[in-house]
Amino acid sequence: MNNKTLAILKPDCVKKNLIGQVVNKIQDAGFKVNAMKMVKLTPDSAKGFYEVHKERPFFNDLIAYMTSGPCVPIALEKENAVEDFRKLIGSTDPTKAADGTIRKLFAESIQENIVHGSDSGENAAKEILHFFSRKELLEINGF
Ligand code: FUP
Repeated sequence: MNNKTLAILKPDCVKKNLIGQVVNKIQDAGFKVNAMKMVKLTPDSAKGFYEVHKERPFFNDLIAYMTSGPCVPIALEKENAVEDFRKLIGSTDPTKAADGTIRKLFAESIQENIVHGSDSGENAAKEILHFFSRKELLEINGF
């Protein structure tokens, strides 16, 4: 699957009232929204989502941050979605992100970096289904 990705507008994005501005950038870049909701992650859900990082030193801080307030997962569709979305958001560390990217424009730090984007088509499919049921996904090809 190379035409779907999962974005999460993270708690810092929601707290800074930037949902609209970030969604605008995403849509201006040609992504279609298949599904979107606001949720407050539980610790178990956040740990499941970031399972791959569970041995990393920043894991506990990451879980505390991701459960600190509501976030907005968005299932997105576009040709070459994973790669194009990662280009649009920029490097994990906003000080290293390219000019014009969402993280360069809005993010404070590696942890509070405004937005998540899936890193592969396989992970995108898993991550989308972490947040959305099949019937919530309005473009269901590939699911
Ligand atoms: P990304 O794919 O750009 O979201 O980044 P990673 O998958 O490498 O990391 C996932 C999240 O872990 C980041 F968004 C923020 C957090 N993180 C840290 O807090 N510190 C680090 O050194 C690396 C990542």
